[in-house]
Amino acid sequence: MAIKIYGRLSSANVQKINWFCEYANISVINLNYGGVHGKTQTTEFKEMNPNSRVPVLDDNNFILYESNAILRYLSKKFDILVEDKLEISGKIDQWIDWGSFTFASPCSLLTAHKLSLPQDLRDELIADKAKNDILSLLKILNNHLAKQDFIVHEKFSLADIPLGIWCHRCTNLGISFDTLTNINNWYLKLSKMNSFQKIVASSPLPPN
Ligand SMILES: N[C@@H](CCC(=O)N[C@@H](CS)C(=O)NCC(=O)O)C(=O)O
Repeated sequence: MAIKIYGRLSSANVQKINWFCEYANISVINLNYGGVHGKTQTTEFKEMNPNSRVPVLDDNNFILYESNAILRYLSKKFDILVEDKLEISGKIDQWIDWGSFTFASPCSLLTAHKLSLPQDLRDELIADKAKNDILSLLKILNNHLAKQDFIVHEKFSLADIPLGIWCHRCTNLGISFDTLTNINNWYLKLSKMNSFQKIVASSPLPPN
């Protein structure tokens, strides 16, 4: 039976799961929850995720939330992009966590103040500060990518998925990689992947 993902495809955290599933050839049914679709404050949804956030995975009645946990669960379940070497899997975890705990915060803030919030609640100063924070973090990523073609070692790994999605969001928000050559080269490689084109590049923008 196809797995179900509760979550709108405009959400970066939902796109992580859908991109992985497309890459791994796993069938997914997406149910539009969150953003303009709402329904995350209902009792039924809160029983699955009391935080009222998307994505939520329903794998034959096994319920899981937190996008990175879902990503790791599916990777192990289908044995796709699993890394056995301790040091490499440690680095993959490091960059997945950096994506969520460090990079995602200003990206989400800029998304909110440029796209998601109603016009009267958007604040240019908050948006400008978030953009500057993103640019500082992109320098860290750009320096890191001077050493290798992908986030961890020389091939595509689970760590490329969240960071690829947040960098795609940056392009949606008018941030260019023209002076960030290493990110530009890496992002170009990702954007040529069929799975990226089918899911990430064609996803609607928040809050749709
Ligand atoms: N740490 C959570 C964050 C989830 C999250 O913040 N999701 C956002 C979308 S990217 C959300 O649910 N926003 C409210 C909404 O869509 O209604 C995860 O990685 O799954």
